[in-house]
Amino acid sequence: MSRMTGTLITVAPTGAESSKADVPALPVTLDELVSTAKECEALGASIVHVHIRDDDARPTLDQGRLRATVAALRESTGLIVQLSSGGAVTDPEADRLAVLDAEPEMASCTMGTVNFGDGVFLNRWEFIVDLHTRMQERGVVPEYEIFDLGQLTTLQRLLGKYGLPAGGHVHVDLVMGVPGGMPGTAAALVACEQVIRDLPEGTTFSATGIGRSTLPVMLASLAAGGHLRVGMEDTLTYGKGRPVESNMQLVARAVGFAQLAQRPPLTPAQARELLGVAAR
Ligand code: KMH
Ligand code: ZN
Repeated sequence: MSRMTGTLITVAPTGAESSKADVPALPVTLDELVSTAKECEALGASIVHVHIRDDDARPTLDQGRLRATVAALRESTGLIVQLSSGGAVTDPEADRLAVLDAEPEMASCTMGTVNFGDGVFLNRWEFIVDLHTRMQERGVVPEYEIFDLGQLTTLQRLLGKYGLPAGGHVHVDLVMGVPGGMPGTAAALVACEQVIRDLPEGTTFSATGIGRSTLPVMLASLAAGGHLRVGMEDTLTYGKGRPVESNMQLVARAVGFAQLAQRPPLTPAQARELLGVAAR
């Protein structure tokens, strides 16, 4: 298995769930996002998973802003720009599909509906098929988001019926510890890894643990040959009683663990090669 390479580190700096009022360190403007992305790249991140905000710092899928964000991140960083097609739980399907019109290199693609705290993150089968096939047509490389074990089986069904994604490589991200999804534990990660073995040869995975599950998930993923996603979308507390100061703090910790595991961070160029994303 070719998974024991260096470590792909994704930073998810903003998300759609936290408010700037509650979390002042959250990057919400384009300037804040770009400077965060640059600093995280310098530390060892190779992908940025992007949710954007409007002038009132509320989540938006505004097409003009998405395009400007992709352009600014490409101009200022070498990171792979991955737009969220998940948005916020309130976003309509049409707006989520239209994210692809902003021409990102990668986009997220969630493999099923999941309770999401008090909300429902709706991902019907027909919507999943639409997203997957549009990404194939446009050459956008998906990151398949997995919130529960059975969603890996949905991915297997999707690939069996509709074929491999753009670039030919399958990469999944285990989003663990969402209230309503699978727990953020080593046992759950290992269970997922067993199912990932049934996906196409060479499939890679990263993992992130929401809230306090960030550390067990990070350590388990490194041990199991997986990659890492960290950031303020998922984690707002660094340690007991210590709010996260910045996304850089989380990326630096992930880089430290990856180096300890003797799986140093992949550069963006190496990440592109691994994931089948076109070189710049
Ligand atoms: N904000 C969540 C409802 C994704 O980016 O694709 C969905 C999410 C997944 O964050
Ligand atoms: Zn997201």
